[in-house]
Amino acid sequence: NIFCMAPEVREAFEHVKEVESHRLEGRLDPRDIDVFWLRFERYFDDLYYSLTAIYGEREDALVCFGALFGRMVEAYSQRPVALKLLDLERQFTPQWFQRSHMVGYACYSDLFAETLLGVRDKLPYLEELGVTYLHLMPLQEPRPGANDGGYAVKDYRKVRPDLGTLVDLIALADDLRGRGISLCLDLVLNHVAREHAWALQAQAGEERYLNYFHTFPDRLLPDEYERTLPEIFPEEAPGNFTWVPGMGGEGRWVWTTFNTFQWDLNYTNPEVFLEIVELMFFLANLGVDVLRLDAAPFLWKRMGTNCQNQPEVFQLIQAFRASMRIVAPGVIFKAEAIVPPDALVRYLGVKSTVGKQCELAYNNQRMVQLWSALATGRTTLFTYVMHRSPQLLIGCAPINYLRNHDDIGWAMTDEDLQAVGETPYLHRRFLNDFYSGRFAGSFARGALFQINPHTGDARVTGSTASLAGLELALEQGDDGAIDLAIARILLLHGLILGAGGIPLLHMGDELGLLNDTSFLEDPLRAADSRWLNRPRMDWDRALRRHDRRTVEGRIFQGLSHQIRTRKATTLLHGFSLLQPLWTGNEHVLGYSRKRPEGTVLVFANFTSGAQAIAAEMTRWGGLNGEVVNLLTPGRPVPIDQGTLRLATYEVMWLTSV
Ligand code: OTU
Repeated sequence: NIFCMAPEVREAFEHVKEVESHRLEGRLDPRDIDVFWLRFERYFDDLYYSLTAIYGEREDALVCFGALFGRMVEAYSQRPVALKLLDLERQFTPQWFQRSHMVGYACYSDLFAETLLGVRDKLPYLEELGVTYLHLMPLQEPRPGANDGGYAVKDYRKVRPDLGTLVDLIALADDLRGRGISLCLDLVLNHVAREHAWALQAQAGEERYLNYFHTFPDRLLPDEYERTLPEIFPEEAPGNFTWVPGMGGEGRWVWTTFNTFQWDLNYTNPEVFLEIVELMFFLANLGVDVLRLDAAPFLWKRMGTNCQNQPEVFQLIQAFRASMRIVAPGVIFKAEAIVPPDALVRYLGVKSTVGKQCELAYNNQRMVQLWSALATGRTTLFTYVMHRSPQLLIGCAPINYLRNHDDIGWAMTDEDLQAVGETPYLHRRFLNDFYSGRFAGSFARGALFQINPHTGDARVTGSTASLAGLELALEQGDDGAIDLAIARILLLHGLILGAGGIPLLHMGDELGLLNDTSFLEDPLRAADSRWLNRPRMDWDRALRRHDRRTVEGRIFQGLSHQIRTRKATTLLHGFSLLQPLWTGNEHVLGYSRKRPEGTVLVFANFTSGAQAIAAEMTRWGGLNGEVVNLLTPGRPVPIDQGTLRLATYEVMWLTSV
């Protein structure tokens, strides 16, 4: 009895062990069986509590549990030896994903290198940049026609034929592992394409598969739910339900949060849980290191709510995670939950559930605040929300990013905006106007996404470079404006690379790729302006990356320098407390990150002019003795007569020697 369990849980554990032991005998060697039971015992209560909370009342609860056990044994016995070794290694180094050498890169395989084999050929390019974490956008077989950038999956066990085969994917995963690059893949677990086998069988009226989805014979319940449900894609897919004629007789309304062709799964049905956990095992055994749980907040529906972040979502994640810890403990979860900070931290675990939820989550908050501060030149709101945001717990990390394949939604609460003297509506309106280039004097070239006529809300799309002013500057042929745009790009990157967690670059940002408007000519994509920031890799421009006289060279080399600097310090490694600072100058952001071996103090000037703060700020930020800027080694920090000076859009990573 090495692990504490409440008596009734221990009893359940002993019972399972007694009745299920035979399933392992003869299939695995005795040492592997021991390891299995050890992990099973360790994670048993996580499984027990979560599954009984969700499915405990059902008559078939025990049958379901038995089925889960069977799938775990099956997957464990098929786990390749190399991956079992990795599992062991990562159990020794539980903070493996928080090392400061971790630098992420997200891309579409086809847009980056045509095929999975092509991606393998381009790995030296990623290594040159210092990438150690590669997120390949959905690559499983999608439905034909519009497929939401691959997020409408028809077959989770097949690779998109134009990208290659499952064999290619395994080879790529092996290759990445050999180079020390972790592979992240999406698991689209909130919905499937309406062409997925489960959905087809439901459409054919098969009872078993009807229960895989939320369907309704009339508008009674859908209307009731709609009262409190937001719309995710109000322009192309208004509402949350889709009428499917002929389904189960006359026809039925199906729950479709996103597009009409993406059918939400019904997790009140334990068979759905079992299907998805099996897919997790499948991906894990291919050699995937990180599973991105797409649209995690939406997994559970509850009348009278917005049907996001419901308590059962966290029970489900806990059960998924415990199952994975038993079968493939080297694999971690990344929550894709674009939700307010108080809700977000729950995906990483809060005090009583730390270590039971995801290890990683997108830090949407930082992304939004970076763009907001860049447009206004002011950092008060950023500092205020940093102060208000809950601290993360040991064992989990944010993914810090500037842009991804989605839009930027201005997720800021009215309360926070009012607290710093902003009018919520006007501030969001300003950001939309600014980044869509409508605001007089704006340097940005983006587009609006999903304008909601009822609420007036809208989000923004565009590439980092275009939003930061490079597109306009190049068009005007204005060298001064080009310099400023590059300085903004490096400032923003300096604030995701000069932070804890995992910085995640979006393909093309390392070269300053601009908006790609070619989607407008493709009828399947034209209505979705998120394609603006899903450009094809420009390998001709990449050739200029070593030439510092070119825009590409200046950005690539600037980023490479930040990346190398990050990797060379242990101060950005692992877990630490983040302490925001009021710098006394509203244009200069400040925060520190303390570790036992020292402190990194970051200052960032969000304006195109020089700025000054009191040199004393370095002491308040926790630095003593001589101060150095890790980004400009060998050069003295510009402190003069009690004042620290920051150049145009400068970011400093200070520490003491
Ligand atoms: C995700 O995004 C994906 O990133 C999108 O590319 C998909 O279209 C979508 O899921 C459906 O699969 O609303 O605007 O809180 O914000 O799941 C993008 C999470 C989205 C949601 C997120 C969703």
